[in-house]
Amino acid sequence: MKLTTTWLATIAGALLLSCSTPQNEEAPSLKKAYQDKFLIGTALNAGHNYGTDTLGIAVIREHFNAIVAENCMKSMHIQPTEGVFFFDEADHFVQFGEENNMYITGHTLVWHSQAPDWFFINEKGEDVSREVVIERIKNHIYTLVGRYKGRVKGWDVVNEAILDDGSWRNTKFKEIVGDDYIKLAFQFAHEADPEAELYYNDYAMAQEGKRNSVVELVKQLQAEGIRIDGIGMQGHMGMDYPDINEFEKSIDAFAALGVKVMITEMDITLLPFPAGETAEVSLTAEYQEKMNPYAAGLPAEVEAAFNKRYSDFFALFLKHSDKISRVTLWGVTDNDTWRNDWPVPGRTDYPLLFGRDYQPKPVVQQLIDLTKE
Ligand code: 9MR
Repeated sequence: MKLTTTWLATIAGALLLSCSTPQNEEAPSLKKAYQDKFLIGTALNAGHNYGTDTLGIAVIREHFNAIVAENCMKSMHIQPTEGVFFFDEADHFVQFGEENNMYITGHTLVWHSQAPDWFFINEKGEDVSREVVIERIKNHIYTLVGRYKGRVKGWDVVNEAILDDGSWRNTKFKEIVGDDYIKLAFQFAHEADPEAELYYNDYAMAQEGKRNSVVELVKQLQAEGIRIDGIGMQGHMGMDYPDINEFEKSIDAFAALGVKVMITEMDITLLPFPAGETAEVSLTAEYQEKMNPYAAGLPAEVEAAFNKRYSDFFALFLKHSDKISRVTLWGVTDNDTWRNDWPVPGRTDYPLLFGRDYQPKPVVQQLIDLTKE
């Protein structure tokens, strides 16, 4: 047999693997290391759902036991026109989760950002009545939650309804329906699948104003007998935000409500960012080279700081593992991340735990080691 370059690479890879994983010892796996602490999740994109990203899928199977739909269940994807549903990708997503015995979260039922206009207007383009919008929300939720009843175990029912200062975001849902649109969304989701867990999910949850408002919102829902099981704290972080102590205060404040706390959508950007702590998708900025400092690779000292930042947060999550049910990364590899294109398009970011080569970064072993301390 002629030894081609591919063969040599395969042999070298196998040798490397057998050296890095001593016999009798299992390959390091995040989900195994954290199995007594909390679920370790990731967001699935179309390449995962349709099975084209085979290397990504292997990483997901090895390291994660919870999945969330990054985009395919958003209303503009699944019901872009009233009554016309595109379930194909979501069906694959749910099937993948079931086949691999993973905790499946649906994302998201009511979100101002990707809500198609038809929710709010008639054929003349005029705003419809409160009753009509409520009926449309109800149909959307009943259809989606009903289809995956008993299979999707938890839903991000309402996403990003509160601003950082604690005021309620003035969305079309709020404008036309009124403040009880949140309550109605939770009620409809519960009616559609009484067994499903229901969550409120938002970013910048370490901000005091937002923390207090979310606490008020959840108390109000609880007082009215509306089911809410958990609060998702999106973890879109940078090297200098959020303040880890403020983040901890929010974990405590949310857990004190008697609901589960989940760290959802975690990624830590290493790129300069003008706007501070936000994940507001409508923000944009123009590409400039100075805004893309690591296009050719990451300096060792930056990677060391990144490792420490991830470790600090995971140490915090471990400290509160009695309150935290799941920690979910917003994607698998640095190839996949939305951060490469937001708020500046075409940059090279490194916010996730697996590199562009699909290999675990050194930080993965550090996070695994934390569970042994
Ligand atoms: O990562 C998602 C990206 O691919 C989409 O283009 C974008 C708009 O739908 O949404 C991103 O995910 C967002 C999530 O759904 C809600 N919180 C903020 C996330 C990052 O923008």
